[in-house]
Amino acid sequence: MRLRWSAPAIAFALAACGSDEPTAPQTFEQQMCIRGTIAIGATVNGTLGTNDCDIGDSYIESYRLNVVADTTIDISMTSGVFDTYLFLLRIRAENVDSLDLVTFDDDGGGGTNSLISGVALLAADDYLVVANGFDKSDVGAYVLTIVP
Ligand SMILES: [Ca+2]
Repeated sequence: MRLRWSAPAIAFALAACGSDEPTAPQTFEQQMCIRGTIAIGATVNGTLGTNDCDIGDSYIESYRLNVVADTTIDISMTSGVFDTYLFLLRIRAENVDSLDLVTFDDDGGGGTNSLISGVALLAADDYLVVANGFDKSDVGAYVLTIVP
């Protein structure tokens, strides 16, 4: 298991990615490839691809997780076609420099699947669930589930 997330590194990687588009600054949604929201108890069927956000050694796309009451959850990411990697970030403000790493997992779900278990969330906070592949060849269909 490796720790790859740090806000400055990601900000740099994402900025470098967009360097051939000199004028329009990207929104936070574009920078983090936010595909929507995910609710506690919900399942999302997603597809990670080479058109998603490039963080240097792999791709990401993400989902906002809104919390209405303090709670403890599990987050599962599985794929039959690639090696998954999963992050949970806290959003302090709407930019890539204001994301805190809460926790992450590579293979805790068995095989190459990811599982973050027993993470405590605070109702006052806003979170981002980041679906990631282990490296750049890790793209394809996946299933993300938030279990209360
Ligand atoms: Ca994995």
